[in-house]
Amino acid sequence: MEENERVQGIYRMIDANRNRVAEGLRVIEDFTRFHQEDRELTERIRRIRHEVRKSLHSLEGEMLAARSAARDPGREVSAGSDLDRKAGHDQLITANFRRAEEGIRVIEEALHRLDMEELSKKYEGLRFDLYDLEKAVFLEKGKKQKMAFWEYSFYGITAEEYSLGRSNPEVVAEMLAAGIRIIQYREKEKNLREKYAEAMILRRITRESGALFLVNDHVDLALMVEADGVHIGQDDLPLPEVRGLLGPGKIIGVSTHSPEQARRAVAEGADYIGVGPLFPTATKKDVCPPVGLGYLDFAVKEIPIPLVAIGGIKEHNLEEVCRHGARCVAMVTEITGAEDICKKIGRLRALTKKYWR
Ligand code: TZP
Ligand code: MG
Repeated sequence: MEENERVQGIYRMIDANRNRVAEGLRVIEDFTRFHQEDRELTERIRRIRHEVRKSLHSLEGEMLAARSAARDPGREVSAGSDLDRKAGHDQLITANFRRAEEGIRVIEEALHRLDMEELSKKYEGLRFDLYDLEKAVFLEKGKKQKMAFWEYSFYGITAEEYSLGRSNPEVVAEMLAAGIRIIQYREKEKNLREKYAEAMILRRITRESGALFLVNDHVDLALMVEADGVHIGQDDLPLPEVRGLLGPGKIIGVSTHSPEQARRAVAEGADYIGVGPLFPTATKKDVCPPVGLGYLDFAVKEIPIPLVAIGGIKEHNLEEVCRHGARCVAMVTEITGAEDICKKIGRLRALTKKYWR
C-alpha cells in the first residue's frame, strides 16, 4: 500500500470514529437530559462531545479529502447499529458508552500512527473522563430509583421507648411486613456499640425485604453498616461535609423547620427534606414548636426534592396532611406504639387512598 493511501485510511478512520463517538454521546446526553433531567451530567457529556469535535478541527481538511461519498463511514456506522433494539435503559446507555469509549480509543491509536502524540494523549484523557462519567450516570440512576420510594409512602422511624416493650428490630420487622419501604434508625439512648449491633440487624432485614435503610445522625455508623444514607438535623454535621464523606451515591435527608432551611438544604444537595413538626409532638425532646401546615404548603409548592411530612401525625390528622400535598409521611409514636403495627398501617393506608395512587 502506498504511503498516501495508508495515511488516507487513517484519516478516514478518525473521521468515522469521530462520528461514532458523537452519536454515542448524543444518546447518553439525551438520556441524562430528558430522562434523568440531570443538568450537571448533561453538561459534562456535552463538554466531552464538543471537545471531541473541536480537537480534530486542525485535521478537518485532511479528513474531508480522505472521505469519499461512496464510502461514507458515517453511513456505515449508522447502518450497522443495533442500538434501537437495545432492551432496557441500562443496556442502551452501556452500549453507547462502549461505543463512545471504543471510538475514542481508535482515534487515540490513529493519531499515534500519525505521530500526533499530544493530541492522542488528549483523547486518552477524554476516554478516562468518560469512564468516570459512566460511573456517575449509573450512580445517579440508582439514586433516582431509590428516591422514587418517597412517592406515596410511609416512612418508619424507630423509637424503642414507645414500642410497648418490643425491641427496635422487632418493630422494624413488623413495619417491613406491613409494607413500609423506608426505615430510619433513630436511637438516642444506647451507646455506640449497641447502636452498631442493632443497625447491623436492621440493615440485614431491610435489605432482605428490599427496603431502604437510613441512619439518624451517625455518618460513621451509616457507612459501617452500608446504610442507604443518613438523616441529619440542623444541629448535626454540616451537609456539605457529610456529602464529602458519603459520596454522591448515598441518600442524605435533612430536617427542616423553615423555608430558609429548606432552600439551604436543597442548595447544598440534600436528597430529601423532613418537613415539620407539623403538629405538637412529645417524641423529639429538643424540637422547635410546631411549624404548621403552612410550611408544608410552602414545601409542596416550592421545594423540588422529595419531602417527608413529620411531627404529631396520627390516624386522625393524616388525611389533612395528605390534603395539603404530602406524599410521604413519617409517624413515630403512631406506628411504634401501635399494639398491632400491621393493622395500624392497614388503617393508615386506607385513609390515604383518596389522595395517593
Ligand atoms: N423530627 C421532627 S418531629 C419528630 C422528629 C423526629 C418526631 C415525630 O414523632 P411523632 O411521634 O410522629 O410525633
Ligand atoms: Mg439529629
